[in-house]
Amino acid sequence: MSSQRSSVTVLGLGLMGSTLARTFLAAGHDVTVWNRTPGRDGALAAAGARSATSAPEAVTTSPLVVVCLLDRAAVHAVLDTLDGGALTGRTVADLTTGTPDESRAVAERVTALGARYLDGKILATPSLVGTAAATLLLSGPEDLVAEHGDVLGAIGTVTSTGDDPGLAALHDLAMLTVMWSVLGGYYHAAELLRSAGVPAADVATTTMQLLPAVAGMLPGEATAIDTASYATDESTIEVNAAGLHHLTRATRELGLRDDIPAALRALADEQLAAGNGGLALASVVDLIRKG
Ligand code: FVH
Repeated sequence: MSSQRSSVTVLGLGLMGSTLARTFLAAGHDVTVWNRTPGRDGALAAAGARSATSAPEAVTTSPLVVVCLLDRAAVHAVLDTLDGGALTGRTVADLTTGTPDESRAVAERVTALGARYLDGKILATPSLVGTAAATLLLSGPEDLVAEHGDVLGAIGTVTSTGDDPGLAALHDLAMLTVMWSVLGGYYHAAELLRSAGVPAADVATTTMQLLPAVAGMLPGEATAIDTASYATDESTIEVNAAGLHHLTRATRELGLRDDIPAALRALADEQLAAGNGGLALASVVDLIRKG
């Protein structure tokens, strides 16, 4: 339970929004909830949340308004209903996923409506919210992070990404890239091995054994990128490109799609064609950077 009891409003009671409201209630806060489609607040009201019938009514009860909607179009649709001064003097923490520029646009709009703004991104699925595995990235003024960090910290460990309201989204998307790449690699591996009758559960076990070794490679990769030194005595572009070709050829021979490994193979091939076959695989960042 958090040290001080506060009032917090949650706009949006989807899978994540309702989890957030439950988490704030469990932390001992007074929680007001609103959702566009009525009827999603039953369990929360039974657990002690106050149900509001409109977004303007919901925001008037709390200094902190947490927004968690499908996308930024939904956020703007709700902000359209809040232009009568309802947000004046409050803090809006929008935890909706989106791009950095979308976050900056919401920040501008919220500020114009008289409120202060925090952009938040939850690095967790609903079942992990409130556990040690959850991180909440927050961008916005330091004093505002400090003011609301205690309440928002019920979601997960708060990590401040700085003043620029777009930075939490950028960090979020960066980590989603890693997550989706790992999951994508696992899905590909599962389909390769399914062709030999290996259940996905066994592939998961082997993958989990491999991941710590991959994680251990990251500091070395980081040094290569940060210093732009791509000399290697471990594994060259040439070797990796050959491996990626073996992988995609074997994939097609099994009648499967090769989209996931083909993306990295294309970058390795481009480095090879540019005469950079002797460099480390990390040198593909130069191609990513070119855009
Ligand atoms: N669920 C997850 O694992 C991820 C984890 C990381 C962060 N995301 C982001 O959280 C946002 C909400 O995700 P969600 O899982 O709660 O999504 P849904 O269950 O689909 O609920 C969507 C809510 O948005 C409301 N909504 C949609 N359009 C509008 C609109 N035009 N005006 C007002 N509200 C709108 C919807 O309301 P309703 O359909 O029930 O009326 C839900 O409350 C999202 O950005 C994730 O990327 C979750």
